[in-house]
Amino acid sequence: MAEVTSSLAAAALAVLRANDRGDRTVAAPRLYPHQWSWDAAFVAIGWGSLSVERALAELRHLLRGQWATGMLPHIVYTDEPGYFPDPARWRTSEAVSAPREVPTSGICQPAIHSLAIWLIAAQADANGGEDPALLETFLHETFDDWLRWHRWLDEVRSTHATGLMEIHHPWESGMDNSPRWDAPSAAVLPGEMAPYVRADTRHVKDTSERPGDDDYDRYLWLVEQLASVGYDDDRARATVDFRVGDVFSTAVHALSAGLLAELGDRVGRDREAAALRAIADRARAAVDATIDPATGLARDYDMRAEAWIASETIGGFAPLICGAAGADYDRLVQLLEGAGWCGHPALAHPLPPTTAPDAAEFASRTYWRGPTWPVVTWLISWALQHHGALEPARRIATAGLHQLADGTFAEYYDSLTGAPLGSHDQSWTAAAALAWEASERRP
Ligand code: 9WN
Repeated sequence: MAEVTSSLAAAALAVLRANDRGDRTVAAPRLYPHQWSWDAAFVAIGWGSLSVERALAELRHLLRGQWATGMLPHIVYTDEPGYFPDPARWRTSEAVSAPREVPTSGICQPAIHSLAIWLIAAQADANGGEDPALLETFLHETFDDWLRWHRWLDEVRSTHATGLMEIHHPWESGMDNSPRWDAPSAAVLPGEMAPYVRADTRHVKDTSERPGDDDYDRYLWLVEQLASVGYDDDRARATVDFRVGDVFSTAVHALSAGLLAELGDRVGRDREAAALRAIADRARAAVDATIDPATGLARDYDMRAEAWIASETIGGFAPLICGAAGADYDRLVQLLEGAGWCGHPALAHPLPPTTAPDAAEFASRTYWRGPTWPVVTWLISWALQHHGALEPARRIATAGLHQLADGTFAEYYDSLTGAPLGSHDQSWTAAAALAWEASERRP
């Protein structure tokens, strides 16, 4: 274990330890008592700053849920109660591609995992000792699994003419009730389905912080539609009411596929590394092509309506994640730091909220419709730094750490008042704090 130097890092580590179940970390103690896919990647980054071995265990556990298709499911269930929908509602045990040894959901989440491995590799190299060998073993044992994941995203989920990665459920974006999905969600018309009781509103008392009941009806209806075709992607495309090209997930896939190629170089997988670079290039080009010349923001695409989705949300900054041509990148950085976003005078902290404060849909307390999500802030600050925008990256990281100083490690924060919202002691928020603290320690 590396040494923990600040009180914030010590508090963040205490959150991860409390949520640790040995080989996996629950996303949050009460609200999310299972392992979520993109949470696990961020959590692995957090663990990585302390223990490379523990970080790799997190990712290995997630791989236990991988489907025969290559898909990494968005939830690998534990036997802890208290979350809905449960595996029975997903009916994934009936799906031919689902794993038999562990219950999972039937949809995916953004492919952030190879970024996690890449960062853990850098940490292993910096640590020396046994860590580089642990990392090499991990890569030899699991490289093909991560490759299959990106190949599935490329070959099965990126078949539309836009080249964008297609999602069949707002939960696949990880930004569940973002205004990005308002227009395509209006075409989701729930039919007959078994009754259900939400579990989330038992844990979060102020329901205005969560998606609405009408959102949940649509979420459950989409599960019903996907389950009815056994989560078969060809049949899902013909059946499901929600088919959207998700620009942010495409950018994450592009970034991660490129970083996995670098890891492939490291273990002599040259041919696969070249294939991953081609995947990353295709996804990055698809992201670039969504940029609205009028606003400079990237856009999602409604594949059922065959229409661009205009929204002023964090999704518009997708090219900052995967990189973009210099002029587009610079324009986006300026937008991000400008008065419409981080520089907006009403914000509690100069951090990007999930929806632009002046947008009609902005709601400062409501989940993905306006609050600040520290884990997304961390990803943006890391990507800015990675792509050379060092000063903006530093400013956002500093403000991001400042926001977390209240020690609640909330799931998200009211962007106007700074109040912590949703679940407290959220694992990926603690991981973001640890990742920022670790980068501050580096020379
Ligand atoms: C549905 C676990 C997950 C995150 C998502 C976030 C939220 C779940 C929910 O929690 O989604 O997947 O029940 O609301 O939107 O990004 O991975 O933290």
